[in-house]
Amino acid sequence: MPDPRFDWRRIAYHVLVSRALDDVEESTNRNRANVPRENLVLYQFSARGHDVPQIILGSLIDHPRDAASAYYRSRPLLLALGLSIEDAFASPLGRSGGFSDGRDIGVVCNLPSRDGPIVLPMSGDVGSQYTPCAGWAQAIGYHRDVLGDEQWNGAIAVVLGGEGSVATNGFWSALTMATTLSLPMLFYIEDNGLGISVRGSMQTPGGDIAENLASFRNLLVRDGDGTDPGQSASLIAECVAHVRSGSGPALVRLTVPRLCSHSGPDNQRGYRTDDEIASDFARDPLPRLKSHLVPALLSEREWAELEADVARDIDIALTAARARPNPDPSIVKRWVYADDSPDSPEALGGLTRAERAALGGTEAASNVGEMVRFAEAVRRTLRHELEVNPKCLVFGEDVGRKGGVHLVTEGLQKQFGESRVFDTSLSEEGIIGRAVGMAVSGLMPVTEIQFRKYADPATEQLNNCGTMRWRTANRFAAPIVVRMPGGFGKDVGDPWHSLSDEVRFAHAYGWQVAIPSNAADAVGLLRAAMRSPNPTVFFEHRSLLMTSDGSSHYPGDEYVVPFGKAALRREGTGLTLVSWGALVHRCAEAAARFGDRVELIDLRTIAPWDRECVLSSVRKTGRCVIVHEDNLTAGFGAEIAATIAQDAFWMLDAPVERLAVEDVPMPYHPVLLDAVLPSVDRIAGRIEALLRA
Ligand SMILES: Cc1ncc(C[n+]2csc(CCOP(=O)(O)OP(=O)(O)O)c2C)c(N)n1
Repeated sequence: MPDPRFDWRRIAYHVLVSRALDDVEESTNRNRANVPRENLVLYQFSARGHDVPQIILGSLIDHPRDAASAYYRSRPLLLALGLSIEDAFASPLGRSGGFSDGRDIGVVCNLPSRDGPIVLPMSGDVGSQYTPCAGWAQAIGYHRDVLGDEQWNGAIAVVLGGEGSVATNGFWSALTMATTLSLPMLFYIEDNGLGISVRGSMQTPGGDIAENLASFRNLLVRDGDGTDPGQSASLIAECVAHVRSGSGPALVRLTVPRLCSHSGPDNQRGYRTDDEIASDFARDPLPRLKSHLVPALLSEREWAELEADVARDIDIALTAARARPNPDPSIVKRWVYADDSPDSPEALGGLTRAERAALGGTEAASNVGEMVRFAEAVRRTLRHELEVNPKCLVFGEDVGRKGGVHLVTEGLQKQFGESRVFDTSLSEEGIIGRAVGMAVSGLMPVTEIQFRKYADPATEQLNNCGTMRWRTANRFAAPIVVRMPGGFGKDVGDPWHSLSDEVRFAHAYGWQVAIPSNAADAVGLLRAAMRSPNPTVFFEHRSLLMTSDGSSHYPGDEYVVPFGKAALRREGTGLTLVSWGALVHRCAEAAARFGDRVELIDLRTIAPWDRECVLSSVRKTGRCVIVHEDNLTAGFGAEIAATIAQDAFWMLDAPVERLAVEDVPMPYHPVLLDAVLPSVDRIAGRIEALLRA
């Protein structure tokens, strides 16, 4: 007898819907001939064979604060969670509306909700779904225990992945988080034995991740046949109950057949024989579902009625989806960044507009504050924001007990406790992915990456964080702050701790990039970042953290510096010097040698950057030198020079010049370091030559 805890009729309905969608899409994908262009599915993926156990799982994700994190073969789960058939079909067609408004592949979905379970925005990168899910799982405890919000009691986070994904960094990073922190997280592994064409035994020895994880501490592991509805239901229910009860994470692996090619363009040639395909079709879970339910629960006639219902609903939805207009090209640039105007819709994620407004802030600095070092300024800002904003958390490697390797977070854990200021496992992908999941849940995570170079393992999560708002047409956003020390140190450099390639982040979509040159700007920009609807990379230059160069008057606990507003450090008439970060100080020293002839602009942020300030200065002086620490080739100076060439060309009296590190990694010995870094003398020499030109 089918397990009475499940609504089997509803499960069967969604399985039939999922199958019907796969059927229609397979016959209308661009690899098929004779399909009218307006009916084309441009990039098609089926879930046939994965559908039955996924929908069983979906029926148990029913707590209003549950979240699932999934991948391109997870649409059946979304149907179970409330995705409309019309949206499900309109999105592969690329039609307007739906979960991405034509911006993303149709099965790379998401499902927002303010009062029901959600599906976090999927990404195309296999394995990237894991760490944001762990972030949501950790956020459940934060909302419940720190913020005292009982609505989060009993919520869980569920991540879906194929057996190929168990070889990824994201899987292991999330598994470490879930098991060390005992998070309410379920790993649901659907093992179809193929990662496109690669066998499961290449992803984990022997091809069975459940067997290999059997002795993993603090993890309930279950393994079963995903084509058997009864067994699937009982294993999934056991795991969900375990996680929901607060007993820690669980992993369930279910074997399923992939009853389709990997995706539309794949013809399976070379890696799957006809016999293998036939034997997989013999394991189709749909007929097994039917015989599980008919006649035990439904009669043949009722099953036929169900099929008729599905056929009717599909017909109505497909007609409506096809009738939707194509997406509007005039809005394709919308939603890279937030539109913060009061009547613009708010995405799910980060503080609400009202919460941010309530925090306030002022652009007026209090100039009577005592002198503080850069590191102290950042610490005070974090401390104040932790005090006034209970949704703010600070974490990263060593930031808790030790107070960070740069001691910027010293004392914060003692003051605010381990839930709000904490050490993480050594996984930058884990730090950023976790922050993303937390942000989507409504928190304001401030992460520390120990040195810029060590953000490399988090590249995928950083990029996906930056594009989230755009990809989901403003349904979701993950405004997080990533503090990142880097740049040359005092008399020392090296390729690992001294990287200053900020242009990478200016080039990444959706990110704000701040590079303050002094303590007061650090306070203002960090606070602005922590009250912003956009994610921010916040560079802390190593040579400024504890030096007089980086020190300034403390500008007050409310001080905010808006992004995209440069500071005029020195006025002059004959040449504009543009810089940011630590080199601003070398530029200031060089400029001082020329009296009132040199104007010095400290950009403070490079995404966005203050074009107007630079252009109006250059229109006045007719000459410009840009000085930065990043590589000369394709450094941010190239962007500024191109802008000046385009918008102020006729006002120039000399070519725009750039002085930067000439395309070598930062060296270790001070003699080598001096040889590559723009020095005061070299900057002055360039100014002098240009003034003579
Ligand atoms: C990081 C990354 N590398 C490679 C790919 C290309 N790719 C797409 S699907 C896939 C196989 C995934 O297999 P599995 O996780 O088992 O899922 P399945 O497709 O079998 O459901 C690969 C290699 C990708 N999308 N992302």
